[in-house]
Amino acid sequence: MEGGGRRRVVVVGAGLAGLGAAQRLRSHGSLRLLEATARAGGRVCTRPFASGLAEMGAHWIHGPSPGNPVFLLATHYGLLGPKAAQEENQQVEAGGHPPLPSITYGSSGRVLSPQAVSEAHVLFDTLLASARACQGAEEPLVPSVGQYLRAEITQRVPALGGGEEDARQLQLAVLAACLKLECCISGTHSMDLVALEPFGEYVSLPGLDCTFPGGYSSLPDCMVSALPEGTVLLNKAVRTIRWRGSFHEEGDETRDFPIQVECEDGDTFLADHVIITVPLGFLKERHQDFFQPPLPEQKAEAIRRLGFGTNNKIFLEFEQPFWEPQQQVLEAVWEDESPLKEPSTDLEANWFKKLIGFMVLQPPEQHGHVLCGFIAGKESEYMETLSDEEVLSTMTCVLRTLTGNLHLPAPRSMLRSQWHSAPYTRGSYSYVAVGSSGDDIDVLAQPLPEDLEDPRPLQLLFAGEATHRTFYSTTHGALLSGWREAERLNQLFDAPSPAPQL
Ligand code: 6YU
Repeated sequence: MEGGGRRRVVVVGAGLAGLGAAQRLRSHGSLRLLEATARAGGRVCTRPFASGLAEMGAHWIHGPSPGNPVFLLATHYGLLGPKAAQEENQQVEAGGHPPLPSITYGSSGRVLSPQAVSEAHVLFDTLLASARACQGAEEPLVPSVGQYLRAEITQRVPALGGGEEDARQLQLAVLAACLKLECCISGTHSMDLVALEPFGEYVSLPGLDCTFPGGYSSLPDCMVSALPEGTVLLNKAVRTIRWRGSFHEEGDETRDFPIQVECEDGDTFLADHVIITVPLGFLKERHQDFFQPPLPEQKAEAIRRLGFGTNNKIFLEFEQPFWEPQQQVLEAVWEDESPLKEPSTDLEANWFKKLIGFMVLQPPEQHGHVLCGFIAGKESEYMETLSDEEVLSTMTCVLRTLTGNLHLPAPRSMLRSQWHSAPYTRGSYSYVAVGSSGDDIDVLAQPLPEDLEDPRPLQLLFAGEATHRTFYSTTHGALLSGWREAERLNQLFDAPSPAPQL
């Protein structure tokens, strides 16, 4: 075997997984990081909007504390504000849901009773915690988180009849809104698609979620700058990865490479190892022709079984705020809805009802008066097909309905993400779907050929958020997965060469 010094490594994808891998690889002969789009960062993407910045993808460091590598790296580069550095913030156990001052609007145009809303939230959080506790159950009663929650809600919110029926309907409507929020968090169309038994495997780190004052993209920007110039090649979409082959540079028959990476522009790169960090959404659509020969059936099955859904954001800029200065979240509740009723499938008529409400971007001196709405699932994918004008006018109608103010001025401008239409992403992030398990995540992460006794081991290595068993769907999961695969190669390079066979 060749020593590490002459190995050629190609990394596909310049998100946090790919950049993390490039950052950690030691003693490689040459390293190229090929990125399909015109920028590094992938699902970390900050854009200018209004008088500030808009995060089109990742927004928070979930659980900024010493166990979070994104937090550590961002601190190392000096990218976080003073609050994030406070030790007491790093110890808060927020369970992924930092409590923010909020107001809840109902579809009848009134502000809903904070007490009734809070009671329903507390019930939902209790049920969610008990869903997580189903982890390890030999035979969960139902396959999905959604079915589990509905069964519990049926029992705990019984039909009462008479005057109390209005209070019950309000509680059900708020629970329906909680389910939509959970769809955004899990990046899925419906919690009926999310597997119950592995749900508790996802780990929330301690720490009060924080943001990047200069934008999340400042992190990948720093990571790119720290790599040798020319390592990252932008606008270099990979079309096919031919592996288990025997390829030679033109005019040099002495050096034999097992892999040829062919790009859409016709360029080719020969390599000993390729770290693939493309999103699971891309793999789902393209894995059959992306790899030649195709991936082994077990890996292809894991790609098919694991879930990858859509969560989008809609940013609205207003001339003047219609909310109070202390309010940070405006929650939307459609008062006739219930988790116990079938949701509407008429996307054209009802897509906007999947919106969970809005977060106020803070501070207004930096951002202007900007709301950020979240919407998941098929309704979110439908929203992507509409024009900017259609989305803006629908959002104006929604806000007029919720506030009961038919003269509420329309937003001055609008910006939304479209992750499902993005050809090199095809959605937002992964979840463990009904029919799959954490084992599928591990199968997806397995390198090929895995056997180190193979004459040419570790040709294909797999990183990316969907390959991290406990931190999938996050930036820290992505970064750790890149480091993991770099370390795997480092160990191979450092290992003594096997004695020549006599
Ligand atoms: C987080 C958060 N967050 C909101 C939204 C989104 C995501 N996440 P990348 O895609 O980055 O890189 C791959 C690259 O490959 C890319 O550049 C491609 O162009 C390229 N590529 C593809 N094909 C190629 C080809 N053929 N050739 C060459 N290149 C190619 N995470 O920590 N905090 O607030 C959010 C959020 C709208 C879309 C998020 C958040 C997810 C992260 O953004 C994401 O995981 C990583 O950036 C992925 O990095 P990567 O390198 O793997 O891929 C119980 C339980 C519940 C579980 N969920 C709970 C957690 C909730 C997650 N939170 C989400 C919330 C928001 C708002």
